[in-house]
Amino acid sequence: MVENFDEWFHDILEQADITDSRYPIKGMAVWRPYGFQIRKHSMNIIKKLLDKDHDEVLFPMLVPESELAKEGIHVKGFEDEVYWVTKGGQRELNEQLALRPTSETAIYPMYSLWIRTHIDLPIKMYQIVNTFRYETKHTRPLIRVREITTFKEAHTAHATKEESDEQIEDFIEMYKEFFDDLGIPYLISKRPEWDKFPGSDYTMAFDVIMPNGKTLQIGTIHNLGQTFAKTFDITFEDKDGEHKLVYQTCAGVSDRVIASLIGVHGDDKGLRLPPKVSPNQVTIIPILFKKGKEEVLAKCSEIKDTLEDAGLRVNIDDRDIRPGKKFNDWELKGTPIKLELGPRDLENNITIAMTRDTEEKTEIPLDDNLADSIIDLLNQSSENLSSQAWDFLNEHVKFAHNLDEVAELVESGNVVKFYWCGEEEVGHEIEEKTGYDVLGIQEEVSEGKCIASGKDAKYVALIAKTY
Ligand code: 5CA
Repeated sequence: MVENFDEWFHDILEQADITDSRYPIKGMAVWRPYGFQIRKHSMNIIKKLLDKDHDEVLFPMLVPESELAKEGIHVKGFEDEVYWVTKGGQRELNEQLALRPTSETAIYPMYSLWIRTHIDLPIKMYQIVNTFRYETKHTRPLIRVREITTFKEAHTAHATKEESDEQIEDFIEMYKEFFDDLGIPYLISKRPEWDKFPGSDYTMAFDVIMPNGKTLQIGTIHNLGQTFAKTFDITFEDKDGEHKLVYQTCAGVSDRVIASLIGVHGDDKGLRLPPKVSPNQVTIIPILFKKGKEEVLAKCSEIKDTLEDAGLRVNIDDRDIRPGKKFNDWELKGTPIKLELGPRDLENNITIAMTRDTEEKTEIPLDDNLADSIIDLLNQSSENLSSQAWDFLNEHVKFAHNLDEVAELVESGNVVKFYWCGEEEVGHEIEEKTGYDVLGIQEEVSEGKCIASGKDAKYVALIAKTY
């Protein structure tokens, strides 16, 4: 799987009924029912976090060219990626309309209307929508798509710079909590100047290391300063009666959350889903013989009811096929616990639980503690998947003292830390010489020499092969 991760990933999406890429537009795929549920449960987690202090909204998908073009740096960043609607029926439109590549230029003209005084601030809104980017790099399902179907974007506006800086910290904490819930490990860095979000002051990014050693950017948080406020005239009357520009931030995650979930936890047998987002947390597999069939099925239903009453998502696989095939199917689909129940188990009043993460079998009495025992196993499974994933990430971050070492370490599947003087030309030189991407700055330092210029280092930065 590690050697052929891209192939594994591509195949598992189809085999486990996540998405179907045979849709006849490149970079666009269909969410199938099983995948859709994983997506739904994942988005519910982030919605819950956002709902604490954000309002959910829904903006139109089309943006007039005049608005999109207003913020020069922003539009430059996206101009090669925008899809345009130019006709309504047979008629050319007076003004062409962009399919949002992201929604700053849709949302901020409205912020300009809504924000009047300091009482209206802060504003914190989010939406989960589809966005469109005509990506020119190699497209890959969920990882680099042209219709980003699951774009969670949050947009905030504040009266002071301090508040907007605090908001960046809040988003970082929120994303940590989100990814922790999914057991997805991450590296947080400040993107270099040349890779920040178009129009932002700076960008903080979350990256995960996929099994093949390539990193995937799974979330970004941007401090927009007052750039968009100036462009879209977003001002407020402050307590002192003065009219001031707001400070803004925005933060986004996408379908890549699901890609990383699949990538970091999966194994040769298929998906291993964290219980929180698995469509079924428990799959009951009846072992049926002619004799006693009805009794076994009745008991399975009873177990299902008991577990559902305890708040779990449970299904019974009563398809008329060999039990072995059922086990394989649910292994592939990554259901956290399979419960096996046959006539002999019924006689002994037990069921056999098989956990997907450890592949261990546990005998569980069918008594009043059944739900508690299962919940314990599910919690262990969450923790185990998370700690395995974090171990993998930690084992694959190495420190290099020179450019040769960088190459050696990246080629053997690692993300590499190095000392950097912080100068942009030197950063470009490092990228050109190695062929890898500088992810960003992890911390400031007052020791060490830059790996390329030999000057005093300012930062420990990260470099990697990236998706
Ligand atoms: N407006 C800001 C914050 S919402 C924004 O658009 N930021 S972004 O460009 O960095 O995108 C947010 C996140 O979407 C990225 O961190 C990345 O994880 C994801 N993303 C970007 N492009 C794609 C793509 N083509 N396919 C899948 N995910 C993508």
